[in-house]
Amino acid sequence: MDIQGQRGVIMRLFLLLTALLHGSYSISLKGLFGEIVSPGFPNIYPNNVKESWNITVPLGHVVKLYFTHFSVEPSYLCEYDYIKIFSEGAEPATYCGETSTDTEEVPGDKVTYSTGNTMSVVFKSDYSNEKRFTGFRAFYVAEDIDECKMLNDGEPFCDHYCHNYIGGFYCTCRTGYILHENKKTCTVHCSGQVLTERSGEITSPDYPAVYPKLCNCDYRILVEEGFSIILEFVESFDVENHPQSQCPYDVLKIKTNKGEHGPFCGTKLPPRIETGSFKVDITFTSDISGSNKGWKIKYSVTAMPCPKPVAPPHGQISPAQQKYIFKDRFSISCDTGYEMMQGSSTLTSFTTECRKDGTWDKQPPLCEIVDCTDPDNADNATVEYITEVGVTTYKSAIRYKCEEPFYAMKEGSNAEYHCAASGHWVDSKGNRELPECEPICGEPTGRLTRVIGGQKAELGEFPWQVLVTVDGHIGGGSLLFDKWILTAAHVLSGHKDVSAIELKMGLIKRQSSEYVQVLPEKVFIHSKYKPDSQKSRYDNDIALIKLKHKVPISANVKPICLPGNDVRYNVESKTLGTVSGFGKTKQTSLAAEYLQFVEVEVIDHKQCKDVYDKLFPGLEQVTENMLCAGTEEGGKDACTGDSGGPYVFYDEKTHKWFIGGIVSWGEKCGVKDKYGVYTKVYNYISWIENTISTNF
Ligand code: 4AZ
Repeated sequence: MDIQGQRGVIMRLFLLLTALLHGSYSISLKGLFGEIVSPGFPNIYPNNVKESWNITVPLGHVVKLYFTHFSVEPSYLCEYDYIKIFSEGAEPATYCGETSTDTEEVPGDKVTYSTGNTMSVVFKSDYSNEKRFTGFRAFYVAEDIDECKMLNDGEPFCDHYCHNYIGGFYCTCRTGYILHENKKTCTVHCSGQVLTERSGEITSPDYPAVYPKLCNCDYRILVEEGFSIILEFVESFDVENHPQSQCPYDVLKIKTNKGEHGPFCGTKLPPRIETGSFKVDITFTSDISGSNKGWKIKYSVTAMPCPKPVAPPHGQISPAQQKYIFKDRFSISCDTGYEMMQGSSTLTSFTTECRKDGTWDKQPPLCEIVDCTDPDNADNATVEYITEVGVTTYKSAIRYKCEEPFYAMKEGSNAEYHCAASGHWVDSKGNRELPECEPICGEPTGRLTRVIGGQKAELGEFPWQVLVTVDGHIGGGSLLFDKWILTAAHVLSGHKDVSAIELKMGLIKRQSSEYVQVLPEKVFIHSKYKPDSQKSRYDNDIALIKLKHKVPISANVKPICLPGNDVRYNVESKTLGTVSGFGKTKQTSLAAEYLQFVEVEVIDHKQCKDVYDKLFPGLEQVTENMLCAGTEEGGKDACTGDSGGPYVFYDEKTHKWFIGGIVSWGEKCGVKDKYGVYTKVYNYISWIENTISTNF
């Protein structure tokens, strides 16, 4: 015996001694079988003993205990002497009495089994024995447990197949299943499945049969970008549920890049899900218990919808659809008077397309009210707002007002404009042309006094009078509108070069230093003016000078009116008119110091023609383009230096002065029966109008 063995024996003897002194001891028994007997057996057992045996058999076995001899003092409920059997905390049996007396508590041929692989047997005797009792003899054996026939918490040990062997059992699963690492549950492999078709079905494993336990399934539906997956739960839905808690056992979850759906459990079919995603992950987990039938999902795809567009204020979307999917387009148009703005730039049109990822390829623009901005300035006009002052947006209205008192709106010109949807100010006819403010013509400042004989004019009395100087020679002219001067062609002595021409207005003193200088830009001499003609050197003696700038109209500078085609402007003989100029006041004198005027009447054309035909036979004829004016008695006439100047008539109808003639020629000045000859303006209205309009 080795030292270890010696120590073990000593130790056991020590324990036995201690137990005997106290009347109790305990014995451990291991192995597949054994025998236990009461102290002193087969002799009577002593009083006051307590002995216990702890039997342990290998795992996977139970202890089977049976008695072959039994003689223990009987008592009510075995309160004196007894044998008690314990197993796994339970107390399956208490015995006392004698086999021959056949009481309830005697084990007889009863067999006691342990619950687990251990059993404790306790024998106790009290202080006395009425009779001689010889105790007991019992045997124990390890007996195999058939787990396959047993239930564990009401459930079989194995999910599918159970195989018992001595000392244990093992489980196997039906084909297609795998044994979970707990070695009992049959589960399935259901992870990593990817479905790429545009439609299909997914079910819980074994559907419609009960789904396996401890599943950890995941499925992915992955279709082309641009499609949106729709999930529909069909037939039946049965996933283990809990009335209070949200899917604590088994759970179905659906996840997309747009969010999560679920968890789903219970027996109610979940609603149809339009995922809005081309990728869907479905996970399904089950716990270790339950028998539910699972679920079935049918999936399909629709093209990915783009967010429903919202029309900007004052804009419309077309086409308007309930849903816009991949490749669908929409356009935005703005209400009339609104323009499309993207940031600070204006768009003429806007169309956007739904991309495959369900987003629009462009940001929608805004519709902003059209702004015509500040209206352009019209010459000699001011602007007045009809609608809100300073507001220049769509439908705003303005009115141009010609500067008073010298300008008036040209006939046919519109004063009122509104901001059109085009972003321009337009008149009632939709025209963009600015209104024209014309100088008021033929209105002298103060009354044009009617006096007989040459008279000095007042300032403003002949505001249209122009003093023309060409190469040191003086002549006259008349202002038409505010950019043209009408004169006689011969005054310009064929000068087309404007640098030789000096023009002064607004003066009555010829040499005054205060005047309005107007600058000539271009000369237009009538094309039929033939100064070399022997027959009639003064036929078509008419010219226009275009000014460089508009003349500012004032009290002393105003235009004469140009007659229209109405016959009333074709002045008859005896009509009184006024001629004005800085020319000689007498045949012999020099040019006048002050502007002079004289009232002369139109002379019968034939009478005048006869005079000059006699005077210059075959030469210097008075043509139909001329009119003669003077008086029977003579003395009142235009003279050298007045040429080109105006001979004006007062029109009773319009109360304005009109130009009727241009001082042209005559035999001397103021001689009786020799009349002043004038270019007949009435014959040149079209020429004047055309020249002006084509040289604007
Ligand atoms: C001239 O030499 C002139 N009495 C103008 C008018 C008349 C005569 C001559 C008419 O400019």
